[in-house]
Amino acid sequence: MKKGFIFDLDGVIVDTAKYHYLAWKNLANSLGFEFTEEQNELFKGVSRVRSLDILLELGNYTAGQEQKDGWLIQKNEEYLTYIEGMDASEILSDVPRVLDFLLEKQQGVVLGSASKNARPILKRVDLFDKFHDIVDGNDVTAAKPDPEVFLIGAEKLQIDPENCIVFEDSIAGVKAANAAGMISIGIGKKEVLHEANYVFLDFTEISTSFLEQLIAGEK
Ligand code: B16
Ligand code: MG
Repeated sequence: MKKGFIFDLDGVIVDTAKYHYLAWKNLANSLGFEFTEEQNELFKGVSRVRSLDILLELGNYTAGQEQKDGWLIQKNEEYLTYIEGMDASEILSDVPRVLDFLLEKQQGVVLGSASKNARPILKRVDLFDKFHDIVDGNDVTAAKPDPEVFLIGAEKLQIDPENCIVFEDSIAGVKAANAAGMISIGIGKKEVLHEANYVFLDFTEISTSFLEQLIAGEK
């Protein structure tokens, strides 16, 4: 039996949220307001453009499009300097074990991320070749919670959405997976990701037998 396994990137494969946070915080500080780690939770799974709008709302700051475009470039350039320092040690626990198991079982494996930097990040941590295909922020017109990113992933694998399983750390991403008619697996806290079909703190909690049951359609 062949299933499609769709992995989100930030917060599922690597913890890049801390780098997004630093870059947004520095921008907020340069505009004269604070940006906390708690507020950063609102940014998970959200596109870069929408994130800037939320940041400016939080700081009660209004700006024109030209100014915003400049800040988007500035934020991303800073974020990319953090990414350049990444290596395989930043892959979250047991992600390679799960990827290797699924590939060994000849399952479909794709990335479904809102990030436009997904490809360079996967290359930096040496996981690029583990994916049959990549769907990222460059390929979609509608952001999560819209299911587009995951539906394109299913299409690339030529597997029906109901036979796809999504690993997600964000509320918007879990909603997107559910809207796509896929099985949603939340990676993080149950209180936050309660809309997911299953929730695990991280991949160390995901057993081989659970993966086998997913593949067999028993879950
Ligand atoms: P970029 P994911 C998302 O990635 C992040 O969670 C979110 O915080 C970020 O704003 C978004 O990517 C866009 O990222 O600025 O690199 O295009 O979790 O969907 O993999
Ligand atoms: Mg994420």
